[in-house]
Amino acid sequence: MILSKEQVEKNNKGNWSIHKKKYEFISGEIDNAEEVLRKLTAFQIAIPSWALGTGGTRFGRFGGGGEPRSLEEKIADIGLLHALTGSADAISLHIPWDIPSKAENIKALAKENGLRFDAMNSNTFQDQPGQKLSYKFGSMQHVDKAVRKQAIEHNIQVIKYGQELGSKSLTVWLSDGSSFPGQLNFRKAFQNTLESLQEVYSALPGDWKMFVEYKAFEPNFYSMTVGDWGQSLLYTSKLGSKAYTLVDLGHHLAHANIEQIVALLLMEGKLGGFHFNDSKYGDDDLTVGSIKPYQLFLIFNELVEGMDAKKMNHATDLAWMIDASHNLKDPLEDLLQSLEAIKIAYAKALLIDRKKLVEAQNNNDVVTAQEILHDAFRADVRALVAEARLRAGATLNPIAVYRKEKVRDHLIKERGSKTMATGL
Ligand code: RM4
Ligand code: MN
Ligand code: MN
Repeated sequence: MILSKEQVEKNNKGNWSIHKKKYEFISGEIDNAEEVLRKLTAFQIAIPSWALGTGGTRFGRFGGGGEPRSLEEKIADIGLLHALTGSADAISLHIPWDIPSKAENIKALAKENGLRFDAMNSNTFQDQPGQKLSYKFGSMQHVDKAVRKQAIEHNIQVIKYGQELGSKSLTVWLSDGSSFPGQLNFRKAFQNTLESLQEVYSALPGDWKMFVEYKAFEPNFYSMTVGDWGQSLLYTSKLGSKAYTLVDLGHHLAHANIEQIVALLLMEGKLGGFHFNDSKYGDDDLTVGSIKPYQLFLIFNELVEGMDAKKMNHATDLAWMIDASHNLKDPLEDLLQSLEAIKIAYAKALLIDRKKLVEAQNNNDVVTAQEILHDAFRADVRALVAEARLRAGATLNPIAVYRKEKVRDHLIKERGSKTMATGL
């Protein structure tokens, strides 16, 4: 389904007078409204091709109907999200879940929808039908060289697909590790993994980046071979200047100070990108900002501070992606909520009075420092985010429009009620 310009305008007209009042209030309260709007508009978040179907848990999956049946339909769904929000101009593909068999057609379709291709994701955490060797005991860490070679070749193939589409990065997430003490020699597992990553790295085109994503646990529950940011940073430092660490918010042990991790990775020039989601317990893949919005704000505070310190472009120097997929909601509504939560946290971080914060820090004035953060966090920036959408030609109220235009019903009519998207 395509959302027409007329539909967008008609809906915006109905909401405009209320929005105007709210926007005038907030823009009168702050002195950099135009700059904030510019940054908000430029900030785009990639949508992964595996988040468009209803997610499952290991106990089951309850499909929702109208799920995309092909890569083409996934692109259409993301085009819709982008038309509603003006904030999701890219798609991140997972191979082999979404092989672009006719690259030229896929590229043209993405372009029609205003989309570009973000990072390519490889998959050596599942066995595929017809695959020669199994990843049951790991891929790049494997004791058998032939398995490692298969994993390396897969990643090189993923780079090739990406090149055809104009992607510029590869994300490697490894489920490698062990579930019982004694199962692995940690040092050898690390060495094997490093050597495998080095081979992939040497196949990386000159203008590409490689992201090494870490995860503390699951599917292995005793050790993970890329288990935390320290291990990822070891790999990426040894690999070279095109390798970066990727932070997925759900991949830490409980209570980890993610904002501090972000600050230090940025300082080292080794933060590559982000997978946004939220969690209460583990890798829950819940809607961004649904559980810990203050943590998300504190992370954005460090991102903005750290990127400004290095004169980085907020929108383009790091890779931003949502990596969430849940089993209860309409996936498109879930993504709309996530996009909104990211923009809100970013907007709030842009409001922080940095000069006063530095002053308070230098005076050891703990209360003032905290109050400065609270001032920004407690501000209602929703009208700023909506105004940025309006100026980008998108909708003032994405979820309301999505419902009013009965998008899901249209998709069910078009695709059927029993479709199932590829993914987890
Ligand atoms: C992993 C990790 C990867 C994602 C897969 C589907 O937990 O977050 O980024 O590609 O899930
Ligand atoms: Mn991830
Ligand atoms: Mn994950």
